[in-house]
Amino acid sequence: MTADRPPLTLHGYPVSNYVNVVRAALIEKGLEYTLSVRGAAQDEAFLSLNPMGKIPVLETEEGALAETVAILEYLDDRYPARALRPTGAFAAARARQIVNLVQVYVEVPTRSLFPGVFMGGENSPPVVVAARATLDRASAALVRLARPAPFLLGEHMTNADLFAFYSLDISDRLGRFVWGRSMIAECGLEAWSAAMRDRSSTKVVLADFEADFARYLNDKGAIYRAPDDGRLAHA
Ligand SMILES: N[C@@H](CCC(=O)N[C@@H](CS)C(=O)NCC(=O)O)C(=O)O
Repeated sequence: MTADRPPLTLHGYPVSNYVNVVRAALIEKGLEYTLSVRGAAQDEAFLSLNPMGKIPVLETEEGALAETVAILEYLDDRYPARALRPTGAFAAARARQIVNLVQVYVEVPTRSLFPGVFMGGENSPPVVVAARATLDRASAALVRLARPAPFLLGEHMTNADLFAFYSLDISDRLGRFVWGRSMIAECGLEAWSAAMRDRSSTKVVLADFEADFARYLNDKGAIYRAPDDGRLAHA
């Protein structure tokens, strides 16, 4: 580390919901960081940072870390002043339960439809049906589990809020386009989502997302249009 360079470098680009979770956590924690804007890659240099070649990667004074949840936990352990995990074993486990639920049953099925919606490819009907079934089960689970007060684990915003917000945001955009259905509304999370959207960290992260997302969709020749523009839902 040099005197003028912060010890934390986040590799990734602002279209990635995973990168955005980590970036929002860095901002919420008041940590200085450098954003190294780049995509995923399979070259030796990048694989030496993340053996999966995916983004985000966080370079720290101690080495490079990948996998969003591992990065979030490291940041909280290493920089505990502004904790983003709830205190108490049960609340911490409940936060992790929400993160896992959202990652496996919201993010992953949503991502399975990225090729046909955001990337100029196609989604086969069985893939669309399977994604919808998992999303329906996840939204029913979130209705039971997530009772924001005002945040998912109560008074304080936590990593569960950040992870859920950036995953549900992209799932909601995709779901409104594909099925004309809002994941956020179906989970009863509109007020929570609006409160999250109003945070200064979110404003920074989403401003970069919106600009890059428009460029990304254009480059990919994607069929996706923001649902408010009057286009009908596509299956
Ligand atoms: N499990 C990883 C997922 C990260 C991920 O899928 N990142 C995407 C960008 S949003 C990526 O790198 N995709 C390129 C690839 O899969 O090669 C995490 O939690 O960080």
